Amino acid sequence: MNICPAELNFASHLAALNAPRAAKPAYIDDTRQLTYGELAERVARLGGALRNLALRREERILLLMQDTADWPVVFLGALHAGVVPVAVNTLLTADDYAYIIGHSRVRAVFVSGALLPTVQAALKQAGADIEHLVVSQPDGPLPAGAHELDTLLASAPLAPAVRTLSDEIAFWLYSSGSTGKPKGVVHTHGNLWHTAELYAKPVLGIREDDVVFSAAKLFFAYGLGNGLTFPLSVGATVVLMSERPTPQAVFQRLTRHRPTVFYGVPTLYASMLASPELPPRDQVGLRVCTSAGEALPRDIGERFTRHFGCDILDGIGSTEMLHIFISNQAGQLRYGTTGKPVPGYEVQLRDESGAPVAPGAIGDLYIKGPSAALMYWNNRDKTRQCFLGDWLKSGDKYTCDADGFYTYAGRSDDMIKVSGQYVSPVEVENILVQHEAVLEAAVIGVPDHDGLVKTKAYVVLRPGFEPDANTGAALQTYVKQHLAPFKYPRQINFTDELPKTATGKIQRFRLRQLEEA
Ligand code: 3SK
Repeated sequence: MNICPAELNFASHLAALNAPRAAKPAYIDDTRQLTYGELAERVARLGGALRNLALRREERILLLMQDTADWPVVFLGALHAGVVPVAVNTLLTADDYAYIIGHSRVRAVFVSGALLPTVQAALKQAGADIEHLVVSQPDGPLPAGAHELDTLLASAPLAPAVRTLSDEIAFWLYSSGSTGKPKGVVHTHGNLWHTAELYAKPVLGIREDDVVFSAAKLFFAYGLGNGLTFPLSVGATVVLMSERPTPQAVFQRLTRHRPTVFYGVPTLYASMLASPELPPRDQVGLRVCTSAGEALPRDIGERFTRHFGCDILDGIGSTEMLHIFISNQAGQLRYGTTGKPVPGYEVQLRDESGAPVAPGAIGDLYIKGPSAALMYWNNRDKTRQCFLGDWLKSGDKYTCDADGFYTYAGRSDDMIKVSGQYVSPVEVENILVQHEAVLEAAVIGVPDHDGLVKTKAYVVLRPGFEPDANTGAALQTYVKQHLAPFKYPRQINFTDELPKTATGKIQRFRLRQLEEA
């Protein structure tokens, strides 16, 4: 096995690796192509631009951009310069960004034109001392003092890469928890390298002649590996799409660019299979697909393979571990399970006292591996609860069968994963109870007809409000107005009371039991 070099700048590592294929397309987005040579040049110019803006090594920039070829330029350009990109979800609210900007103390913001109004609202709210606003593909006039990314790059010198250690902080992602604010997950240059060496090359078998397409966006840990770390580690070509990954949008890319590797999430696979526009097998060029974010129901995997003649390798990863650490593999795939530990990672199932569970029993999932994040930034308590020496507690419950296959058995906390994104029930409940009609609310995840989890709110109304479809729709709209829209409850159930402990704490598990009955 390769050993991670002690001195590693992941951006220069990729540039050196891909220098021999300068004319080959690295990225194909909705409007442009970028060859490996052009990518290397823009990355070095971004480094020069950061210097011109007086951004120094280890300082942070916010990367709030849609999936275009500008995204890898900014991410890798920052790494090249030793500046730390804080890559964030493009689907959040101005409130969320105001918190993240304050918490991460970024000195500059790189934003897509389409997201500029939300970022401006966030900056106003945060009252943050942001020195530079850089806009990728603006769709109108720029605010005073802002720079356009292309213009900035055109006038920037080619900067030499900064020499960094593999253990040095490279970038952050944000991850949400059941309570409290999102946590800044701090990753190193070496962590990127490890995910490519341990998962992408041996499990996915990714290679130079692959064309890859990820429905999961680059700001997710899953998408970052899929659409940047892995393909660029072997000189493959990446198709990027900025729009929402609807089945139609995905089919267009699958048939136009004929990617050989496709990375999706279970809800998307289910809606692709249900779509009347599902292309026939001979119109796509798939070699292998992956799924993560939530457990892939067996039936969906089997139907997909029957239709396309291509396996979906279901796996589980985490933002904290950066990518997938348990996965199905070609030749030993068992749909309905998450597969086996990826070689290089160790996995344990423990009971509440920390002892290993009996064979076949449900236990809390712990992982040990070289791509673990360093910490949650400025959050000692949450860091201590998750990062336990060499081991990391994932927050998921699993069983392991006699053949060593792991099967998902739910979350250890009340977090709900919808289409691969965490939703905190507490956060949604806190918004619902601010509505004039709501006395109390509890939110849980319930499986739909495909076995995929959707959010459901149990609501106790105040006197004078009708438990009908209009009130339900008004509550859904209210949540969408106050939180990232993907967090709204897909179903509302009106009830007279909620199950509670003697001390008045809502018992969400009793509502889940009710749903299962
Ligand atoms: O959700 C997952 O399973 C996942 C996979 C890869 C990277 C990150 C995550 C959260």
